[in-house]
Amino acid sequence: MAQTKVHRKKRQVAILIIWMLLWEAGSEPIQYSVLEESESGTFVANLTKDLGLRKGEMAARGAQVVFKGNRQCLQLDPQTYDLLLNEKLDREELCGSTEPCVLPFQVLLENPLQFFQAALRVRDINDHAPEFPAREMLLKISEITTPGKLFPLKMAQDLDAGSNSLQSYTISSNPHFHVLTRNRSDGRKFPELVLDKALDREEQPELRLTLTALDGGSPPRSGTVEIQILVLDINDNAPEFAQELYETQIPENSSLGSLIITVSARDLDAGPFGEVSYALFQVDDVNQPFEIHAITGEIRLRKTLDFEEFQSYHVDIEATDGGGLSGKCSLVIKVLDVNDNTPQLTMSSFTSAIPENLPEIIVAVFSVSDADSGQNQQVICSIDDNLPFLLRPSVENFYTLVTNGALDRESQAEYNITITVSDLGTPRLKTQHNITVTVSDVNDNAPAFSQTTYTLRVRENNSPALHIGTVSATDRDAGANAQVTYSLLPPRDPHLPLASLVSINADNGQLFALRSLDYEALQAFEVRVGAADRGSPALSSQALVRVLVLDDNDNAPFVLYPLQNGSAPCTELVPRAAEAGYLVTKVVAVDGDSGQNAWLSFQLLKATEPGLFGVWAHNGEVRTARLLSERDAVRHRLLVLVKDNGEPPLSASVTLHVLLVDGFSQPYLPLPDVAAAEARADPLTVYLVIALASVSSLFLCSALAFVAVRLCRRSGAASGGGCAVPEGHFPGHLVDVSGAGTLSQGYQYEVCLAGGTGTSEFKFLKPI
Ligand SMILES: *[C@@H]1O[C@H](CO)[C@@H](O)[C@H](O)[C@H]1NC(C)=O
Ligand SMILES: *[C@@H]1O[C@H](CO)[C@@H](O)[C@H](O)[C@H]1NC(C)=O
Ligand SMILES: *[C@@H]1O[C@H](CO)[C@@H](O)[C@H](O)[C@H]1NC(C)=O
Ligand SMILES: *[C@@H]1O[C@H](CO)[C@@H](O)[C@H](O)[C@H]1NC(C)=O
Ligand SMILES: *[C@@H]1O[C@H](CO)[C@@H](O)[C@H](O)[C@H]1NC(C)=O
Ligand SMILES: CC(=O)N[C@H]1CO[C@H](CO)[C@@H](O)[C@@H]1O
Repeated sequence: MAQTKVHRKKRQVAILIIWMLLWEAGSEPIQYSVLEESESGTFVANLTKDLGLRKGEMAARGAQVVFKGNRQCLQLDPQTYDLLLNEKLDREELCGSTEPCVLPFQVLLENPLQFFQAALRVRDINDHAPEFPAREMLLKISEITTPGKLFPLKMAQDLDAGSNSLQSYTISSNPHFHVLTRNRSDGRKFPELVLDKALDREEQPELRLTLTALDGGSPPRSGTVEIQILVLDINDNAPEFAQELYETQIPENSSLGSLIITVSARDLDAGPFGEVSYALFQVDDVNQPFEIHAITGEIRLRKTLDFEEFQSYHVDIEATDGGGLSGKCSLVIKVLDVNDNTPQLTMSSFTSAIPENLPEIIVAVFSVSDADSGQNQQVICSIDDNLPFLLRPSVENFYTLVTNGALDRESQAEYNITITVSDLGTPRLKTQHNITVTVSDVNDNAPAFSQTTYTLRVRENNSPALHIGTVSATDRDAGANAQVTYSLLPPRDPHLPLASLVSINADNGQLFALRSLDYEALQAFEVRVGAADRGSPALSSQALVRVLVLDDNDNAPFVLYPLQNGSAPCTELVPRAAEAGYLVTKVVAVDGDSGQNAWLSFQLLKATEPGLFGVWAHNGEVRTARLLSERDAVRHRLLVLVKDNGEPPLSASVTLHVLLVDGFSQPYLPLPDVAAAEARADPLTVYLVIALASVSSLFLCSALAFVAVRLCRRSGAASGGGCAVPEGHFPGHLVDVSGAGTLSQGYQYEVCLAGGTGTSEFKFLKPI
């Protein structure tokens, strides 16, 4: 096109030279164009041809290219004088955003001086990409922003011009935004973000988008920027509890300050809008025992609980955020029963004194209760097993305490009963109620003597009214039922003169002997005593008192042989031929006493010729001590002492007359009198007679005694009574002389009391 223009102008050149000289640059400029960034030396135009000059004329006329200023963009080829680029041109540098970019210049010719106006248009190439001013953009958008709202963004810059300049913006795909490309008044394009869908900070607090700016080059160039969008919070969320209804259980004995439950509410908002504080909203009771921590939501116990008062609590809790929005929840607290109440026992009726010997009596009626519930409320009631009482459940928590059979006051008069009421809770609580039941007396026990038989011993010859012993009876009953009075009962033997023998003190059971007793007359007797209480009816019992009279040595020994009252004075005859140890005679004596008091011993007190005769101490035998001789006197007189063993001892003496004879052929000379014979120097014949009489009387005595013993045994066996013996009227008893007595076995006597009256009375005495 430039070429055709040049050719068209070439024809006019000659015509217009002078005109051109006159107006210098007034002619239409010739325009050339070149792409920017072309290499230096790039051919631009054939000026010779364009200006219509002859060949070589350019060189001849010293052609020059003149630019305004000192910048020399073009040069003339020294040989051909073609117009060449002097340097690489940057359109953006030369013209900026001005389009088209035209650089005017003149071509100067001399001889004649000639100016040609020309212009160089630097044409754009897409050598610049759009560029954003920063690498990143920050955008804060409140979440409350409604869709459709526009957000203008900083635009990108593309130094190129024309279609190579920035054409449009795009944004990375996202659900919330799209981008618009808008024209500015100066024609530049800027991006505008459009909100399509509302933002939610709680869902996505931040978005990152990539904005791309595209130019119109071919190929297009682009520039990107990161857009960070912060979603600004508004208090669009109320606190919300994790549960609408909390339920929990707490034992009633929980200590103050113990944690019951922790509630928590969530607020999705951020910052103060998301800060939740808790408070109790509404409670059933003003004095409700809970408190809540405003920040942590911990609900703690403020006052003690009592299941028996309230079993459950309903509490409303409010959570409020910094913006004033609130949410609520409910809390139901069930109070659990703890076994904290001991069972109670209420006594309805109680009889403290119950009579003995009665079957089943109601002692007490009582009721039990426990303030707890469930197992803690169930109670069991018990008393000690070993008591004669029973617990009977009655209607509805009532119990009766009854006696288990008849009671005996005498074995136990008082019962301490502990009624234990315990519940079935854990731990078990129990209460104890102590009652004392006394058993009242009934006269069911007779007085009892300490012994069934009392044996009292009284020494004979006692003073009258002597206390001889005491009987005692006790009564296990109480009071008047136990007061004992004593009495003498009529004796079994009607002949016993009891009233004159003993008396008894009715109050204390002391027995007294009324008169002096004689062992030899009455050795023992039995008395029945009675004891009666004052009950109604009275009960009584009896005991036997056996009184033994003890012997005193009040009887001296009595010599049976030889008789001493002189009616038949006897003289023993001893032959002169008798050997030593010849039995002359035997002194026989008895003692009315008994025992030691009747043990007799014999002793030769005095003899005419000492040493001729000896007396055996134990049996009273008188024997010769040596052979007799002619020189021995004919008559001898021996004095023998008989002594008992009593304390003090009593004694009797007996005189023996012994006549020594040469043989039994001498006539018997009866002695007129012992004293006379003694006085008369004892003639031999008298001794003989005495000896004969003595032997014959000894024989007679023996025979008599034998017959008497026989008779006595036979009649005793036949009648059971005593036997009559002509001799022995001493007040005596059976004389047992078998051991240390006075009679040898050859001369055993049994002397019985005349009359059988006392025999049966004294049978029991046999062992003594
Ligand atoms: C912006 O300018 C271009 C041409 O320069 C035109 O095609 C387009 O319609 C214009 N857009 C607006 C929104 O005015
Ligand atoms: C509450 O009672 C239970 C059962 O009686 C017992 O184990 C627990 O220690 C008690 N708690 C307190 C705090 O006293
Ligand atoms: C009953 O208790 C009382 C008072 O504690 C006591 O004096 C008495 O001895 C007790 N009786 C019995 C039978 O345990
Ligand atoms: C009841 O008696 C028992 C023993 O008998 C005793 O341990 C307890 O303390 C008494 N209780 C009362 C309340 O007196
Ligand atoms: C001698 O005593 C006996 C027995 O005591 C008696 O029987 C007798 O009569 C008495 N004789 C004289 C003379 O006293
Ligand atoms: C280099 C070049 O082509 N030069 C030409 C310029 O125009 C004149 C006349 O039209 C020609 O003679 C040259 O050859």
